[in-house]
Amino acid sequence: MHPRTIDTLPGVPVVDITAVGPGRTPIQQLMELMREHGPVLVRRLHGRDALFAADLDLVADLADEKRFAKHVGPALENVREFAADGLFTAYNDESNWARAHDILMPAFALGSMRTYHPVMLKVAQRLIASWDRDARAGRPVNVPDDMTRMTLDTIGLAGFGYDFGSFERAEPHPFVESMVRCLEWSMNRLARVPGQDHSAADAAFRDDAAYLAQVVDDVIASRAGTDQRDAEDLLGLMLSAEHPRDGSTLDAANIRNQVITFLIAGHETTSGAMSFALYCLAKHPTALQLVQREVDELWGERTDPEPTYDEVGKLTYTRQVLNEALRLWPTAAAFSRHALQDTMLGGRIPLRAGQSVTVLAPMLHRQPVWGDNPELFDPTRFTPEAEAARSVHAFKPFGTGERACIGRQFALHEATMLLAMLVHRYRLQDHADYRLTIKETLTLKPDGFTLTLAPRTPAD
Ligand code: MNH
Repeated sequence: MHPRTIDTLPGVPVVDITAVGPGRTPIQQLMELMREHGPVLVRRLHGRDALFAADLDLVADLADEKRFAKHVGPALENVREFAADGLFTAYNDESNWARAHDILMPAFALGSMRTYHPVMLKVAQRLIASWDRDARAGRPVNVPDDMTRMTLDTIGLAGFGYDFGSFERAEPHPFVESMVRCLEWSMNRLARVPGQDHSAADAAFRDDAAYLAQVVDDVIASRAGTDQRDAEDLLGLMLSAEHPRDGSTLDAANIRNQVITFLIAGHETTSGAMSFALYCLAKHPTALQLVQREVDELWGERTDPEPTYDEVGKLTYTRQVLNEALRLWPTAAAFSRHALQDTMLGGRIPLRAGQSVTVLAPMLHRQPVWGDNPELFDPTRFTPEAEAARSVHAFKPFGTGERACIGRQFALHEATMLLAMLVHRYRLQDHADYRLTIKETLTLKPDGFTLTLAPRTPAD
């Protein structure tokens, strides 16, 4: 792509970061830039400009589907190198987007969560068995690593009937390691200095992408030819469902891209969200007590409660905790929109047709609409009354419009149930007095966050 600068925009500062580059934490750097220069700015890197926004009125305007649509920006262009026209990285006008969206939607309707519930519970119990062993041995648990084990096994089993068996491995499944390197490659490629040689990194990336494709072929092959072809999970729909209106089906290349997309999108962000929620609870004993009170009302002193689908719906405070963690640390921190026509963004910033704007969710989630102390973790921000009193556009951890997250209910059901089971069972001990450092691999995770666990006793 040719170096491209944006015309000067009224009231929008231009911040040139070429001298330092975006480094390994571009989201956190953008947060700093916005703290210094305000919630709308142009970031310039090697003569390439990108417009970022976090102002509530601008984000509300960008949600107008008549004037704006999802933009596949440079980061997602890189992800397209291994996810191609899968749902997440497809262009709006690529016919496979609408086809796959319409075919797969039924798998994400609220009712479908009832179907996934038993699998989610089974994997939650795997995590608990593993944490029980760690607790008995007095061994700290690596929270993000174990949350990744849990969410990968869940999407594998619930979506594809495929068992990654992550808790039987001392190291992360190689799928996760390759995926993380592919995501890192996608992110670091954005920071490249023009003219340098990156052939070694690119070759390593191609190996990792080939390995992901191989795992996907294995996932598909272990289903093909069985009587499970027509199962109503994601893979069953992909392999056999016809489009509700035109009867078309997904072709083999697109199915591969969808499987890769769902294996990644279906676990990486949920894992980070769970990790941040546990971090927030470990640091906020009052909130922790309130979640514990909620789960104790349901399960009392039962030692191995098996939450029912309906019980998960009753965990309203637990759900508020997750939302509040996603407010402070939305694990998919940015999404982009482009103008469908020449327009005035928020009535004050002229945009040409095609011009893009990236929403920085962590800063949107710290705007004045959140009150005077937006850094404070406070789950009461998500009571029904508080939500009703606030613009729906103030909180966007799942993106916006028809390209918003398809897996939101899936993630929230899975995470709410697990969080409730964990706080019911364990005392979370912040043994290392953990200081938050956030690792970025396009998504956010608390790096090296460990806890030690003790069984809760009736007095706790
Ligand atoms: Mn999810 C799109 C965040 C869990 C599958 N997801 C998005 C977008 C955000 C997002 C933001 C929009 C990106 C954009 O506009 O460019 N997703 C999350 C978060 C969680 C999450 C924060 C967990 C917490 N996502 C999940 C799960 C699945 C999933 C679980 C699958 C089971 N997400 C997707 C897919 C898309 C998406 C697929 C693309 C949808 C589309 O464009 O049609």
